[in-house]
Amino acid sequence: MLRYLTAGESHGKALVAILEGMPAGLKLDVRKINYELKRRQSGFGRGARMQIEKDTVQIVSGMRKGVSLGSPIALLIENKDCSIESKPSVLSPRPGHADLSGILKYGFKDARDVLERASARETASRVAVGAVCKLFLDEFDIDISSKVLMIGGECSPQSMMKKIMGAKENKDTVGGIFEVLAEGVPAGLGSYVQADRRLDARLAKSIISIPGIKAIGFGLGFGYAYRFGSQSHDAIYYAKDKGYFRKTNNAGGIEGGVSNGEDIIIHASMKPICTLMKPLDSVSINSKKKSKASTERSDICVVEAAGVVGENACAFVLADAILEKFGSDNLIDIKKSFQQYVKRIK
Ligand code: EPS
Repeated sequence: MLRYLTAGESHGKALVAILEGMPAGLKLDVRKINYELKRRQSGFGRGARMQIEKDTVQIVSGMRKGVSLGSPIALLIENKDCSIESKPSVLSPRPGHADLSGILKYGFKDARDVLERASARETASRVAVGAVCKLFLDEFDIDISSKVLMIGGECSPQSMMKKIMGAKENKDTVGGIFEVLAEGVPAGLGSYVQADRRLDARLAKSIISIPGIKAIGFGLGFGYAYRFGSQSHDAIYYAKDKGYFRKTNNAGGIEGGVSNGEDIIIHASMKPICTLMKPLDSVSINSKKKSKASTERSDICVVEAAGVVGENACAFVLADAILEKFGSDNLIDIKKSFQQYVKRIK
């Protein structure tokens, strides 16, 4: 079983993650991990924090001479802005953020104590974990990418950018939809029933836990609800050179909780960032009187960055599913078992 845990506050010393269950023998290319971290920091509509940080990973355990040992891999990303002790209090919770729920849950007097951990800055550590998983998936020619499909109702690149610029001018923020695409995934990953075994359930859990994601769909997703069965399901064909295949992929590569050999296609809807420079109504934590929600430096739109996080969240689940099916200790053994299986199902 592959698992990970992250720790770190947005303006604390560092973000850390421990990834356990990666097999021995994987070349851990730090440049490729840093490339993923850089991609997460980019995208149109990001805020000033991204000018300050230059996220790079330190691999502090689980590796010798650039190759994984099979022991836990500890990853560390230092924060350049580590001003947590001097940051101002946040006394009027922001609607949409974890501020109020966190204050009530933990008995805090300052939403700063909530947002430092609730911040999407944590996704940098998740991307570092996912980037290691991507290195593993590379060994099996599985490739994961993402793209922005829609921003605030607009779908063309120009109109999406215009929407973000408009939001900025109006001191507002804007959400959207991104797609994650996984190519080269063999049929047979996952299982039919249990929530912790179905591949779609595991992917959904991994992606819905990215801050700001409010809905997720596979393939046609919500679109299935408008169709007849005859218009929905992907007819099955066979060719000697490529084995079973489909001419459509409405299922998004998963049928009955199991990958079917087609590309895995995931769509996720992200809400607009909750820190609004023209703030909504809120209540002062101290006086309980009406006030405007607190404001601080933030982003206008992070849908593109969330897509990168989504890719890496997907990479973790697919790496876990490969390890579960083909063995878990030694990369060469796992690859042999994988190749034998791919030959059998053709
Ligand atoms: C983020 C860092 C944060 C925010 C953003 C994501 O930096 P700061 O709060 O110092 O400006 O830009 O956090 C949020 C959107 C949030 O809701 O907390 C990052 O590294 O991605």
